[in-house]
Amino acid sequence: MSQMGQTAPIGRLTAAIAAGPVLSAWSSAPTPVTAGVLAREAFDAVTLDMQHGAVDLSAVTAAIPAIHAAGKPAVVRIPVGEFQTASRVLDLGASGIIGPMVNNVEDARRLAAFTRFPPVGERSWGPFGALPASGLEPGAFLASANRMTLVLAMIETRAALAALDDILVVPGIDGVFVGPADLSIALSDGANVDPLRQDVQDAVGHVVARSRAAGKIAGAFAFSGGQAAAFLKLGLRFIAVENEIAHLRAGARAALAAARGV
Ligand code: 3PY
Ligand code: MG
Repeated sequence: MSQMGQTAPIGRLTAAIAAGPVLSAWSSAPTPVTAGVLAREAFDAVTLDMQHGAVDLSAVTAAIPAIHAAGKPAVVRIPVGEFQTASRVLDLGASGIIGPMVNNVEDARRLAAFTRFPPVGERSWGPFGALPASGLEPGAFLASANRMTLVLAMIETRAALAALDDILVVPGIDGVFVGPADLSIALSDGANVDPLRQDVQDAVGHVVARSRAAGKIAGAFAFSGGQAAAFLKLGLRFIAVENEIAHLRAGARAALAAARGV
């Protein structure tokens, strides 16, 4: 039996997060070129965004090999409530799933059911991209798939905050991932969107403390490198650092400012 599953990119996410915090790139564009470029930077993983990004199943199919070619694991944020999409992208070779708007225990249970093989969940067999990517035989893949897969439930509403402790203990859920933008809208009752607001930072601190108490992972989306640094200090272990649109705009503005001498 090949031991490649331990060292292939598909197996590196849960190994990396066991060793220390993971900084992930975030890609919203439906092109493997962008995902591959990000994977070759010093990120630990690349997350593909099917919720708000233009990434569909075909784009995920093309992007995962490009990410793996750079030796990195791929994570996918699925659309809201589309738990079967989690199974499909795991079949394509994703190593991690982020489920948005997980607002109660039932959402968390469904997320776990579609991402874990029995006895933890009800994931159906068919890892047509993941199996070759792992280098494992089917039996060995089945035995290691649950261990190689990271599953994070997004906390980004008042309901999710209220259900946090119960979500954290759902079997098959490795931890939670805070969406600071949606949380800022929820906590202000729709008055504004400001992921850097103090009440949002306080909520992130609360999520880290509760996750630690439950022995689970806390993660979050960082809207700037500085916010990512603060999250690292707070003890978050899966941090997405901006997205490629933000990188592109910042790079374009810096280049134009240099060109015009301003
Ligand atoms: C949020 O901040 O709400 C997110 O979902 C981050 O992507
Ligand atoms: Mg959100």
